[in-house]
Amino acid sequence: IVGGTVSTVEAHPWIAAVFWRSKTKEKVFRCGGSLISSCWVLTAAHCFPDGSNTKARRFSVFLGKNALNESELTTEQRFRVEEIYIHEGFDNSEGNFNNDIALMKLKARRGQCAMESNTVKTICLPPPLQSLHPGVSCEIAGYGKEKFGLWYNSQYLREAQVNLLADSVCRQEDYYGKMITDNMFCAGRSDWSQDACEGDSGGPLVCDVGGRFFQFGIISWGDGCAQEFRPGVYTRLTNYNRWIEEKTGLSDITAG
Ligand code: 4AZ
Repeated sequence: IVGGTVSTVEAHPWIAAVFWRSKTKEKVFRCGGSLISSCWVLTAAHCFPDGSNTKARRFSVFLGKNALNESELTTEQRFRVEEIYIHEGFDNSEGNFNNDIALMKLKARRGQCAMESNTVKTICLPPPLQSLHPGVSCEIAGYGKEKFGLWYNSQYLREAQVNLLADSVCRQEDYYGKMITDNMFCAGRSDWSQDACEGDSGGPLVCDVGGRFFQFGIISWGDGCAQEFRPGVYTRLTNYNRWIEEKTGLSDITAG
């Protein structure tokens, strides 16, 4: 997150931190994610660059985490991953991460995955036809870089506020032109001061609709971070209700 502020996991209790175990057994932070039900974490497809070769056993997911490199025994919950589902239509041949969405199924222990607490809660998904107007302010959160090109991630969870951009604006030639498909939307600040950055991808963009929080986007890509005319690009979650229901077997993901 560039230009945001340090936050707490209590303010974003659905945030997930996805780690990958390297050949040398080192735990490497890979991506953000969001908890959509007790055993399911939503993230970005591009977090798994080797696609279907991805070995679920190499990944672990932390919930309730404030600090990336500290273990917080009282607030965090750690899970192994049972399976990873990458969207069949995920395509980066045009360099724009089309259908950048994936699901991770957490491994239950004694029949239980995530346990609700002050630091761990699920986020609601919006109904398929729920659309938001350009200009609406939404929040993003993550453990990603505070500046593009840094070699280290943020030590603590950070948050920022960004405004939704009209598709017609983001598709202008001085923005991203034809890179933006119907499966994406853009969000940024009029002064370009706050944005998602490397390491934040997979994490949620959450908007307040009538006093309740809904996840509308997955942090996906951008040309650099907090650059003029280069807003953050997000996976348009309302296009994927059916896909999520199909993979998770959850019947009405937008209820509750
Ligand atoms: C990334 O590399 C990334 N400024 C994520 C978001 C943005 C740029 C890069 C948006 O994960």
